[in-house]
Amino acid sequence: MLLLTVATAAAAQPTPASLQTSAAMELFERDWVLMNWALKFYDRNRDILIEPDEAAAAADAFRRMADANGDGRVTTEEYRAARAFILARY
Ligand SMILES: [Ca+2]
Ligand SMILES: [Ca+2]
Repeated sequence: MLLLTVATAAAAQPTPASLQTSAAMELFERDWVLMNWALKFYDRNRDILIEPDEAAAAADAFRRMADANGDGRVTTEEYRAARAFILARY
């Protein structure tokens, strides 16, 4: 699962901001559940688009939500659980 690898890599090690942002954009572009959630809570200018800065904030929030054991990484299992939680709740 490519997007998870990208998200995990971004969480695991410090990367340039631009790389983190593109990884964040990719996370939402590839998963409509996360995209809808991000649009609902992080589309600050209400243009129904997730721009890089909005994606970065949303990805940060998602990572904090998904990382159940607080080790700074989002595993496949944690990702699935967080996605299911978002799908059920929002
Ligand atoms: Ca926007
Ligand atoms: Ca974790």
